[in-house]
Amino acid sequence: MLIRPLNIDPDNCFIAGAWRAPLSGKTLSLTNPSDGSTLCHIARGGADDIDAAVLAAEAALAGEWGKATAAERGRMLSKIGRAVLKNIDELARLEAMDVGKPLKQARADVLALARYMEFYGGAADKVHGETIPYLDGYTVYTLREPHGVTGHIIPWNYPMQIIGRSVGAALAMGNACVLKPAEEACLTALAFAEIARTAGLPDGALNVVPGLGAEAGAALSTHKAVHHISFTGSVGVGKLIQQTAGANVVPVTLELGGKSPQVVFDDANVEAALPFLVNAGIQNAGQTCSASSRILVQHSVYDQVVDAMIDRYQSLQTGPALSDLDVGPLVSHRQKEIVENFLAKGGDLTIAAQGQIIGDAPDGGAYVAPTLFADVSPNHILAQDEIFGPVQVIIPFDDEAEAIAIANGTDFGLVASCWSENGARQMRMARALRAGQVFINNYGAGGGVELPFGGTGLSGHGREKGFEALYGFSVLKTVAALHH
Ligand code: TXE
Repeated sequence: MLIRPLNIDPDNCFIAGAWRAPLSGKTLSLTNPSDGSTLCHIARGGADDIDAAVLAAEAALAGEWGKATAAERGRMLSKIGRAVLKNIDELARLEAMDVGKPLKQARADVLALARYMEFYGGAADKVHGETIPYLDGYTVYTLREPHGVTGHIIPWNYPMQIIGRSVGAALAMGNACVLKPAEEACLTALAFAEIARTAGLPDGALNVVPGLGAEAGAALSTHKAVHHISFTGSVGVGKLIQQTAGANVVPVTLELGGKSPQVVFDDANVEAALPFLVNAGIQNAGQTCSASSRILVQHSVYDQVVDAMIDRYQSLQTGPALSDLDVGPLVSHRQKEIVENFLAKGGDLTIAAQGQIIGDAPDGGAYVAPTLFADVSPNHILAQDEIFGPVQVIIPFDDEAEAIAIANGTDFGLVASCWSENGARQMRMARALRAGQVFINNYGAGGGVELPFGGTGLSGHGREKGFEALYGFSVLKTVAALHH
């Protein structure tokens, strides 16, 4: 079955530049989360298909792709970026249907993917080594070389953005990639591979094997010929991947989500903060690693912020992805169940406000109404665990010291923001907040591809995005030449 006009064969793997049925012949069905219907069948790739993909990647490294200069790789990525943009309507529609995200959010993801290709296309030939002054008679310099075959295991929440930041950077540095997209949403990964092939990416430089985590994912993360693993997903699987990759002494980049706070002080421009407070919690139905699920508010502006957030929540509309409302369905009924179980654990809390699921939302859709809790204790499970749904808690605080203690009081450390007009406080908070990214008087900085991104604590380690990612996707070699 071919999905037109993107020419993808979703029940196949994409290996060595061609569509290949999974060797087991097995498929999985892909569900449209907006109505529960079956979108199509996808390949249930297994260890044999991962082997074939790794061999194809090795062949690409030994061939045209491995021989390409940095400038040639960069030009290729830039060309792929332009091809992505030409397909923006089809890609956005596919992502919206597959993930359940409102169409305008899916469009933003396509733009981000194209921008990653543009950025890493431009950066590919700008990664330099250094010369190091050393003993008389020596010339010492460093080279940045590709790892070789890189494995990319990605989730379903932002397939295109995550492909852009990890596959884009890996290709820029001259690696060849094997991508295992999530079983819940993999169509744009396949479409991207086809777009890249059509743009001229040599066969084998990017291979895509859809399938289950325990099968294709595990086979990729334990493969002895894979030299770097980039994983975005749950903490549990991240820990497992760190262990299994560790057995092969393979470096991993882990991006595992968070419980990211926005801290609103009484000297903040509250009006400016308000749109960010809610949007950062409900974007992609809260299924965002950097979602802001905790809002910390100083007592003297507490009622003002809570009232304004309640107003916004009451106007939120949830419905099918293609209706393009504020919030779409969750990606699956499994994810809906996870979120509903958390909501049940909030039974002792008072719901401050809920958004609405529109009347004609199909019964089979995985809808959860956005839910806001106020006056939540920082240690409550809803203020500690990643929920990954459209749920936010508001926590009051007295002073800066308490705000820092609460903000840093989870096991995660991905993103934090500080809202304050006091410059000294901004600088203190930027230092004190335990997070890979701190935003002052904004949240997310528009998601710029230039900005290094990653976590600390249970949010993971390693950095993707920006120039920094290019270092992660390369190996530093020191050359010391003695020339008497
Ligand atoms: O994640 P998984 P799930 C969090 C979020 C969510 C929870 C569960 O809290 O509620 O995780 O989501 C592959 N070896 N995040 O179950 O299972 C899997 O096939 C190798 C946060 O979807 O971690 C998919 O491709 N790979 C997060 C990818 O891992 C395995 C985004 C992610 O799936 C594997 C997603 C295995 N044994 C969920 N098991 C974020 N950081 O944004 C699974 N996979």
